[in-house]
Amino acid sequence: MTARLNPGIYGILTEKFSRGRSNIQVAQEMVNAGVTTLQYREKPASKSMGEMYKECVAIRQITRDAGVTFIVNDHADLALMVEADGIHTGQDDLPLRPLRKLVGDMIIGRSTHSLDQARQAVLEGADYIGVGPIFTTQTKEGVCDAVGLAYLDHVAANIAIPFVAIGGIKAHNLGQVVSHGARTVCMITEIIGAEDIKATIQGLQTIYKDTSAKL
Ligand code: TZP
Ligand code: MG
Repeated sequence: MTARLNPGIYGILTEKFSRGRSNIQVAQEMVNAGVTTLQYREKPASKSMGEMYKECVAIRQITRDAGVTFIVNDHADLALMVEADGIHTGQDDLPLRPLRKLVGDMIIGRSTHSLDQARQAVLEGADYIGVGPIFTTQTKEGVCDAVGLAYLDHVAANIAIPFVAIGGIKAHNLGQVVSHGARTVCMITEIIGAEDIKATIQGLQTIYKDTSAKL
Protein backbone atom coordinates (compact mmCIF):
# COMPACT_ATOMS: atom_id res chain seq x y z
CA MET A 1 0.00 0.00 0.00
CA THR A 2 1.22 3.54 -0.72
CA ALA A 3 2.45 5.30 2.43
CA ARG A 4 -0.22 7.69 3.65
CA LEU A 5 2.36 10.48 3.92
CA ASN A 6 6.05 10.09 3.17
CA PRO A 7 8.58 11.77 5.43
CA GLY A 8 10.88 14.24 3.67
CA ILE A 9 10.28 17.11 1.33
CA TYR A 10 6.81 17.56 -0.15
CA GLY A 11 6.90 19.78 -3.25
CA ILE A 12 4.05 21.66 -4.91
CA LEU A 13 3.75 22.65 -8.58
CA THR A 14 2.16 25.99 -9.49
CA GLU A 15 3.44 27.45 -12.73
CA LYS A 16 3.02 31.13 -11.84
CA PHE A 17 5.71 30.78 -9.14
CA SER A 18 8.13 28.82 -11.35
CA ARG A 19 10.07 31.63 -13.10
CA GLY A 20 8.67 30.82 -16.53
CA ARG A 21 9.50 27.12 -16.39
CA SER A 22 6.78 24.61 -17.22
CA ASN A 23 5.20 22.39 -14.57
CA ILE A 24 6.52 19.34 -16.42
CA GLN A 25 10.11 20.61 -16.39
CA VAL A 26 9.88 21.58 -12.72
CA ALA A 27 8.29 18.22 -11.84
CA GLN A 28 11.16 16.38 -13.49
CA GLU A 29 13.76 18.48 -11.67
CA MET A 30 12.06 18.05 -8.30
CA VAL A 31 11.72 14.31 -8.73
CA ASN A 32 15.35 14.00 -9.85
CA ALA A 33 16.42 15.90 -6.73
CA GLY A 34 14.49 13.56 -4.44
CA VAL A 35 11.24 15.10 -3.23
CA THR A 36 9.17 12.30 -1.71
CA THR A 37 5.74 13.72 -2.59
CA LEU A 38 4.65 16.04 -5.39
CA GLN A 39 1.36 17.92 -5.51
CA TYR A 40 -0.17 19.50 -8.61
CA ARG A 41 -1.82 22.76 -7.55
CA GLU A 42 -3.28 24.80 -10.38
CA LYS A 43 -6.57 26.66 -10.41
CA PRO A 44 -9.01 26.66 -13.35
CA ALA A 45 -8.56 30.46 -13.46
CA SER A 46 -4.96 29.88 -14.62
CA LYS A 47 -5.35 26.88 -16.93
CA SER A 48 -8.19 25.04 -18.64
CA MET A 49 -9.20 21.66 -17.24
CA GLY A 50 -7.97 20.11 -20.48
CA GLU A 51 -4.50 21.60 -20.00
CA MET A 52 -4.49 20.54 -16.38
CA TYR A 53 -5.44 17.01 -17.37
CA LYS A 54 -2.61 16.80 -19.92
CA GLU A 55 -0.07 18.06 -17.40
CA CYS A 56 -1.28 15.62 -14.77
CA VAL A 57 -0.94 12.70 -17.20
CA ALA A 58 2.70 13.65 -17.82
CA ILE A 59 3.45 14.26 -14.14
CA ARG A 60 1.82 10.95 -13.23
CA GLN A 61 4.28 9.24 -15.54
CA ILE A 62 7.28 11.13 -14.14
CA THR A 63 6.31 10.42 -10.52
CA ARG A 64 5.42 6.78 -11.15
CA ASP A 65 8.79 6.13 -12.81
CA ALA A 66 10.56 7.70 -9.82
CA GLY A 67 8.43 6.13 -7.07
CA VAL A 68 7.27 9.57 -5.88
CA THR A 69 3.77 9.97 -4.45
CA PHE A 70 1.58 12.13 -6.68
CA ILE A 71 -1.22 14.20 -5.16
CA VAL A 72 -3.71 16.38 -7.07
CA ASN A 73 -5.06 19.46 -5.33
CA ASP A 74 -8.84 20.15 -5.28
CA HIS A 75 -9.90 18.09 -8.30
CA ALA A 76 -11.04 14.55 -7.48
CA ASP A 77 -12.02 14.00 -11.11
CA LEU A 78 -8.49 14.76 -12.32
CA ALA A 79 -6.96 12.68 -9.54
CA LEU A 80 -9.07 9.67 -10.52
CA MET A 81 -8.60 10.13 -14.26
CA VAL A 82 -4.80 10.08 -14.03
CA GLU A 83 -4.65 7.48 -11.23
CA ALA A 84 -2.92 9.83 -8.83
CA ASP A 85 -1.98 8.45 -5.42
CA GLY A 86 -3.97 11.10 -3.61
CA ILE A 87 -6.16 14.17 -3.50
CA HIS A 88 -5.56 17.24 -1.33
CA THR A 89 -8.47 19.34 -0.14
CA GLY A 90 -8.92 22.61 1.74
CA GLN A 91 -11.53 23.58 4.30
CA ASP A 92 -13.87 24.85 1.58
CA ASP A 93 -13.43 21.91 -0.78
CA LEU A 94 -15.30 18.63 -1.11
CA PRO A 95 -16.50 17.13 2.19
CA LEU A 96 -14.33 14.18 3.23
CA ARG A 97 -16.87 11.40 3.86
CA PRO A 98 -18.53 11.60 0.43
CA LEU A 99 -15.10 12.15 -1.11
CA ARG A 100 -13.90 8.90 0.46
CA LYS A 101 -16.81 7.08 -1.20
CA LEU A 102 -15.72 8.51 -4.52
CA VAL A 103 -11.96 7.89 -4.32
CA GLY A 104 -11.83 4.65 -2.33
CA ASP A 105 -8.37 3.93 -0.94
CA MET A 106 -6.73 6.97 -2.51
CA ILE A 107 -4.78 9.15 -0.04
CA ILE A 108 -6.88 12.09 1.18
CA GLY A 109 -5.14 15.17 2.61
CA ARG A 110 -6.87 18.10 4.29
CA SER A 111 -5.48 21.58 4.99
CA THR A 112 -6.09 22.63 8.59
CA HIS A 113 -5.34 25.79 10.56
CA SER A 114 -6.49 24.86 14.09
CA LEU A 115 -6.69 21.81 16.35
CA ASP A 116 -10.49 21.75 15.93
CA GLN A 117 -10.09 21.50 12.17
CA ALA A 118 -7.37 18.88 12.58
CA ARG A 119 -9.57 16.73 14.86
CA GLN A 120 -12.47 17.09 12.46
CA ALA A 121 -10.30 15.94 9.56
CA VAL A 122 -9.27 12.85 11.54
CA LEU A 123 -12.92 12.08 12.39
CA GLU A 124 -13.93 12.40 8.77
CA GLY A 125 -11.24 10.01 7.59
CA ALA A 126 -8.37 12.14 6.24
CA ASP A 127 -5.11 10.23 5.82
CA TYR A 128 -2.95 13.25 6.57
CA ILE A 129 -3.39 16.91 7.37
CA GLY A 130 -1.64 20.05 6.21
CA VAL A 131 -0.68 22.31 9.11
CA GLY A 132 -0.07 25.99 8.54
CA PRO A 133 0.79 28.55 7.59
CA ILE A 134 3.66 28.06 10.01
CA PHE A 135 5.14 31.44 9.07
CA THR A 136 3.76 34.40 7.15
CA THR A 137 3.45 33.68 3.42
CA GLN A 138 2.37 35.64 0.35
CA THR A 139 1.90 32.48 -1.71
CA LYS A 140 -1.66 31.65 -0.69
CA GLU A 141 -4.26 34.40 -0.86
CA GLY A 142 -6.70 34.78 2.00
CA VAL A 143 -4.91 32.36 4.27
CA CYS A 144 -5.18 32.87 8.05
CA ASP A 145 -2.41 34.35 10.22
CA ALA A 146 0.68 32.28 10.86
CA VAL A 147 0.05 29.50 13.38
CA GLY A 148 3.68 29.49 14.60
CA LEU A 149 6.17 26.84 15.62
CA ALA A 150 4.67 26.11 19.05
CA TYR A 151 1.44 25.08 17.34
CA LEU A 152 3.36 22.25 15.64
CA ASP A 153 4.14 20.81 19.09
CA HIS A 154 0.41 20.74 19.87
CA VAL A 155 -0.38 18.98 16.61
CA ALA A 156 2.39 16.43 17.16
CA ALA A 157 1.06 15.75 20.69
CA ASN A 158 -2.66 15.66 19.88
CA ILE A 159 -3.22 14.38 16.37
CA ALA A 160 -2.78 10.73 15.52
CA ILE A 161 -2.42 10.93 11.74
CA PRO A 162 0.64 12.24 9.85
CA PHE A 163 0.94 15.93 9.10
CA VAL A 164 2.84 18.13 6.68
CA ALA A 165 4.01 21.58 7.78
CA ILE A 166 3.49 24.36 5.22
CA GLY A 167 3.69 28.11 4.85
CA GLY A 168 6.69 30.44 4.73
CA ILE A 169 9.18 27.61 5.21
CA LYS A 170 12.65 28.41 3.84
CA ALA A 171 16.18 27.07 4.25
CA HIS A 172 16.78 29.40 7.19
CA ASN A 173 13.83 28.17 9.29
CA LEU A 174 13.51 24.55 8.08
CA GLY A 175 15.63 23.25 10.98
CA GLN A 176 13.22 24.80 13.49
CA VAL A 177 10.22 23.23 11.74
CA VAL A 178 11.84 19.78 11.91
CA SER A 179 12.86 20.35 15.55
CA HIS A 180 9.20 21.06 16.34
CA GLY A 181 8.10 17.66 15.14
CA ALA A 182 7.47 17.96 11.40
CA ARG A 183 8.58 14.84 9.54
CA THR A 184 7.13 16.02 6.23
CA VAL A 185 7.78 19.59 5.18
CA CYS A 186 6.22 21.41 2.25
CA MET A 187 7.72 24.43 0.54
CA ILE A 188 6.34 26.11 -2.56
CA THR A 189 8.25 29.26 -3.48
CA GLU A 190 11.47 28.26 -1.74
CA ILE A 191 11.76 25.39 -4.23
CA ILE A 192 9.97 26.30 -7.44
CA GLY A 193 11.01 29.94 -7.25
CA ALA A 194 14.67 29.00 -6.93
CA GLU A 195 17.05 29.54 -9.80
CA ASP A 196 18.66 26.14 -9.26
CA ILE A 197 15.93 23.78 -8.11
CA LYS A 198 18.18 20.75 -7.73
CA ALA A 199 20.82 22.51 -5.62
CA THR A 200 18.11 24.11 -3.49
CA ILE A 201 16.43 20.79 -2.75
CA GLN A 202 19.78 19.19 -1.96
CA GLY A 203 20.53 22.01 0.50
CA LEU A 204 17.12 21.56 2.12
CA GLN A 205 17.63 17.81 2.39
CA THR A 206 20.94 18.34 4.17
CA ILE A 207 19.27 20.62 6.74
CA TYR A 208 16.40 18.14 7.14
CA LYS A 209 18.75 15.18 7.66
CA ASP A 210 21.19 16.99 9.95
CA THR A 211 18.39 18.31 12.15
CA SER A 212 16.56 14.95 12.27
CA ALA A 213 19.79 13.17 13.23
CA LYS A 214 20.16 15.40 16.31
CA LEU A 215 16.61 14.89 17.62
N1 TZP B 1 -1.35 26.49 2.47
C1 TZP B 1 -1.00 27.09 3.59
S1 TZP B 1 0.27 28.17 3.37
C2 TZP B 1 0.38 27.78 1.71
C3 TZP B 1 -0.59 26.86 1.40
C4 TZP B 1 -0.85 26.29 0.07
C5 TZP B 1 1.37 28.40 0.79
C6 TZP B 1 2.77 27.98 1.09
O1 TZP B 1 3.68 28.52 0.15
P1 TZP B 1 5.15 28.97 0.52
O2 TZP B 1 5.66 29.63 -0.73
O3 TZP B 1 5.95 27.73 0.83
O4 TZP B 1 5.07 29.90 1.69
MG1 MG C 1 -8.41 23.63 -2.30
